[in-house]
Amino acid sequence: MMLNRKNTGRRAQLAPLMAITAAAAMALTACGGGSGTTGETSAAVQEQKITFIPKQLNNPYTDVVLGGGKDGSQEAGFASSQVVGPLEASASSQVSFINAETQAGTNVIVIAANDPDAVCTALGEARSAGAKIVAFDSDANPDCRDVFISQVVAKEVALIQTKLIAEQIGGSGEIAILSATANATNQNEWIKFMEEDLASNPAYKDIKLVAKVYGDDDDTKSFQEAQGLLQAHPNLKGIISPTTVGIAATARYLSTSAYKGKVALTGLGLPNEMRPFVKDGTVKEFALWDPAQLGYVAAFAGKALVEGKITGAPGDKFTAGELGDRTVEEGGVVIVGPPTVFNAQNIDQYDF
Ligand code: RAM
Repeated sequence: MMLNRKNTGRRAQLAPLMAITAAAAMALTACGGGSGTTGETSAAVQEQKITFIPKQLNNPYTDVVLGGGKDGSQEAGFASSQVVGPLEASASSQVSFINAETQAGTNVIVIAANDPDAVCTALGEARSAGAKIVAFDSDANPDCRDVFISQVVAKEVALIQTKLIAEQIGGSGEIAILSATANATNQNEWIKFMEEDLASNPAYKDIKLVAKVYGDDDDTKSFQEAQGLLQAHPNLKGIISPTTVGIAATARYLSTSAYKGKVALTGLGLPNEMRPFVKDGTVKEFALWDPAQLGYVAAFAGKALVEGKITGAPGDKFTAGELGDRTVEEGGVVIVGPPTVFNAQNIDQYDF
């Protein structure tokens, strides 16, 4: 099985890409005719170019996703794979990168949309020029893409976070959400399900959501927003941060403040970033999936699209390399896998 345990072969392959994505808005030729391990490569895909456009470069979560994307592209047999993207996750920051891919005749564009609509016109032009569009991580407007690779069932990951915060604050008190950017499709969908759960689940009747703030997946801004939340809400008992950048920055703030161990923090984080805060008692439990699997499955969806094996219609099936078969669900959505909850007992088993 691939990925998330320590010392896997795939894990070791992540390092080179991670180093490169730290550089500004650049392109990288990543694979050049990978040999493939699945035995499924076809002549068609071997002539195709795939490009990944994440929400932003220099995000440790993105680096892991792209590592899986690189591996998947090689195993799927793409002629070349590259990564381009903005340094900040603002709404329109991806448009110029999409346009450049259209000009270059890229066959598959894999994109995590910073804003579902801001990228639409550019993606439409890319499609008119013949490209297949795979949204992943954060969906584009469904009219503008062929499939959306979702890391998890959105409602499931939202409900895990409300459950974790409820347990950690003892079932009552004020909580806040510290999100990424205000337009991100994935964040807003999770927040919507969390709000519905808080409002409708009788077990949460004594929990009050008092604020939603946005750190824009910028470490400094997220740190300041965490600080601001605690100043503005002196009775705050817990924070949910459903973003890897937000939860790490909030944990860093809490860990050296008087709130450490008193104000609970949960959400979605990378085990490698959160490990010190779990060990020092700042954070009890948080969740995530294996981000590399997201990029990996997206690459194989791209292969199935260019080979004409799927169109993105519900019921379409394709094989995602060593992760096995996936089926396209209603709305053109493909689910990668279930989330995992991390705590002091299991965190050392993970290396991402
Ligand atoms: C951040 C981004 C990303 C999200 C993860 C959990 O890195 O907001 O889109 O899926 O957190």
